[in-house]
Amino acid sequence: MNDLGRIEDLPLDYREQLGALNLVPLWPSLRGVMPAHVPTRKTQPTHWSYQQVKPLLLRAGALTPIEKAERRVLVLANPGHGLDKMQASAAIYLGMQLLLPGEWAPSHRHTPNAVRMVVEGEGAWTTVEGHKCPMSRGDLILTPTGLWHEHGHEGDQPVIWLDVLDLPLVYYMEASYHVNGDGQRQAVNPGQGHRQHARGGLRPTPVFQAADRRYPMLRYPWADARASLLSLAEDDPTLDFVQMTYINPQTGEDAENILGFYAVMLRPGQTCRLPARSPASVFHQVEGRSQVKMDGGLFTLESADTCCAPGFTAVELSNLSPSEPAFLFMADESPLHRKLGLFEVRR
Ligand code: GTQ
Repeated sequence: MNDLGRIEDLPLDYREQLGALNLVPLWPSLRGVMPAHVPTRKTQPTHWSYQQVKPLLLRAGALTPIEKAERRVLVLANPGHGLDKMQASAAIYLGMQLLLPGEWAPSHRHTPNAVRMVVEGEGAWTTVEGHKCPMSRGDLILTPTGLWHEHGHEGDQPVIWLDVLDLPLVYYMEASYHVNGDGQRQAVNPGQGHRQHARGGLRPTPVFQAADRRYPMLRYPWADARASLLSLAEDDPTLDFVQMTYINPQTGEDAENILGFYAVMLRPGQTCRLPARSPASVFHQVEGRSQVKMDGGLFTLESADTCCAPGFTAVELSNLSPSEPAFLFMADESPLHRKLGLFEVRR
């Protein structure tokens, strides 16, 4: 590969003339934006310990009333992007949100897609377009782009959940904005998507109703995800990676458009090597303890810990228990990469 000319090689008056006309010579910067073979990634392997986050989040509960915060969140920011950018990766935003008993985070909608992975506490709910979703540990609740959502809490202990949004991408596209509701609680409709789509291979078939809703399932109970993983692992003892994708049961596509969501089970004592793939990914420990190893990072995930891996990076996952399965929730940028034709696996 030949070296390209540097900016310093150009006479100052020429550079000034270009700048004054909003012109830039490509060749000094070409390798920067298109490096050889492997992209430059700002995303650094980063680990967030729940034991360290939780007391600071609870302190935010004492410092800032919900009315002054709207959403009381500590953002899990990747230092490689700069903390102020509030990014875990190029497309992924992560935040730990706290709701105290009796609090209410009023209805709004926004262009970024979000999901909530419930970490701790009982009695909270998210209402999405009139569908009230109870929140229990490990439940995944979708608040896709443009849908009205509010959070409330009728329990007696703090509730904490992990927010995963595609905010960095939507912001980069200059398409991120929100709309506040009318300050009233949403009217709640009957019916729950996870009951309508309760068994794999069968979907409801409306005849007299209008077209299906774009998002027929908004809550994915952890009990169902866990049972599916156990059933898959038991049915195929040779399967080397026990993973389920959260899908839209009406279409079979990923549950949301931009980020992908997965439940993973590591068998007792199991180590899995995931190949380097183009999207960045996030790992959140739901049950058990795991070790996550990659170039530039070696993390022990205790229960409710979260870490991220840049794209184009192989990741090794190990269950640290020799006797119990470990369960993880994963998020990645795969749907985005696939839609853009950028998805790659490096072997
Ligand atoms: O709960 O609606 O972490 O709008 C960031 C933006 C949570 C939410 C976040 C949001 C929300």
